[in-house]
Amino acid sequence: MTIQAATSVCIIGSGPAGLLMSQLLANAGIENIVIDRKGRAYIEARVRAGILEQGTVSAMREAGVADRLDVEGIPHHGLDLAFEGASHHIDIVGLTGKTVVAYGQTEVTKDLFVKRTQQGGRFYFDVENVVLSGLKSDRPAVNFRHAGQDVEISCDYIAGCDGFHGVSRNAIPANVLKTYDRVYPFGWLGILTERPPVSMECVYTNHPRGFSLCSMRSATRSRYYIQCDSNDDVANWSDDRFWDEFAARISPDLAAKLQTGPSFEKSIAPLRSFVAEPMRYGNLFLAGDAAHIVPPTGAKGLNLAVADIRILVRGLVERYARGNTHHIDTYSQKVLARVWKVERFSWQLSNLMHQFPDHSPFEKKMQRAEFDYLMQSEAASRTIAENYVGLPLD
Ligand code: RFL
Ligand code: PHB
Repeated sequence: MTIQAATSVCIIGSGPAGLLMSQLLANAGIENIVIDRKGRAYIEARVRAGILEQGTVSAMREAGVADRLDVEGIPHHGLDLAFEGASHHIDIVGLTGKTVVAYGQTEVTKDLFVKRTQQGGRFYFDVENVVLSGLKSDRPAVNFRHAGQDVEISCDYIAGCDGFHGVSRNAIPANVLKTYDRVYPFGWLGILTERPPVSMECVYTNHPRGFSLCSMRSATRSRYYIQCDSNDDVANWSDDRFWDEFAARISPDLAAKLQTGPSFEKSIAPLRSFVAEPMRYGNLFLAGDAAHIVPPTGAKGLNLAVADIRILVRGLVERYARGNTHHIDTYSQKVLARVWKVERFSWQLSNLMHQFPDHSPFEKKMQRAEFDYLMQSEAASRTIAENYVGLPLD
């Protein structure tokens, strides 16, 4: 027997994109159900992003989940880019009048889960065999296995917020879906440690031994990354090896301040740029990592997912409140125009800040010339600052 459920919007994936969408829709009185192939504890513990644009902070406020973020989030007024001994400060407030806020994705997810569950949000966790059907019909459906039973949710719209490895994107026929991909020849090895950060703002370094990033989660918790081989295994990286390598890739000033300690999270993330077009097929909408991936240089992934959701929810609210489908009809086109600009920024900053094993001597010189130009040109710094704080939605 198949258990039948019905709703207005079925959201696949309860990462930040799916959860935020669920909350914003609920605030507008639009019924929704969220399903995820993992459980809440697993999702809350997934350590990823750390830097929120103002637009993301505004979306959290609009959703009514920013009380803790407003107290615990740490505003960053600038960032540093360093290149083989030279260092350049980008004053993002001075150049744009805006800040970004350090607040972990784990905390964003927790805050959203708390609010959704307090309000009786409908969730199915640990689902299996998710299948989407009837995407071109008025009443598409999502079928899956949950707690030993078959479940079918029929709905008006499906939101594919199931990340890069989800099933939604592949529900779009292959002759319609076009994908664009670039895989970088390295990954990031990241750790979290309960030690004060060497800098209260992000420091991105292109060192001859490879990229490093100093970031943080609080005044007592640091998040550090180093470029590593994409096929490397965390098991090869003891804490001691990590600290030796990290200290070698930051400036002597920062290395003198470095407080090392045991790591309580350590993982390797591959670097990839990826875009799928279109982001709508029939009554399926893709949002967040399900449709696009950026390399983490520049901290755009979560922010891009949130921007998609803001645009999609506005469109759905228009549709439900006034019967106007213009905004959902133009969703894919509008969002993709923004996505490509953010892809460009993340790609450019990744190209500038990493050691590429296949670079020719000419390409190495070009990279250095780009950094030297940046140090001398306020216009170039402003370009980075304007992208770092987030491009406008419209
Ligand atoms: P998520 O977070 O991957 O969530 C997708 C959810 O869908 C579920 N799922 C399914 N559910 C049902 N059925 C299926 N078949 C399913 N398949 C998957 C998954 O279990 C999951 O719960 O996607 P979403 O919501 O689009 O959010 C995207 C962000 O998580 C991602 O872009 C960022 O983490 C990227 N990112 C950063 N973004 C920033 O804005 N600022 C940063 O500072 C930043 N740093 C980072 C990052 C990503 C990193 N890694 C690990 C890739 C640093 C790192 C190291
Ligand atoms: C992080 O704190 O995890 C972080 C910060 C900046 C980035 C990427 C990740 O560009």
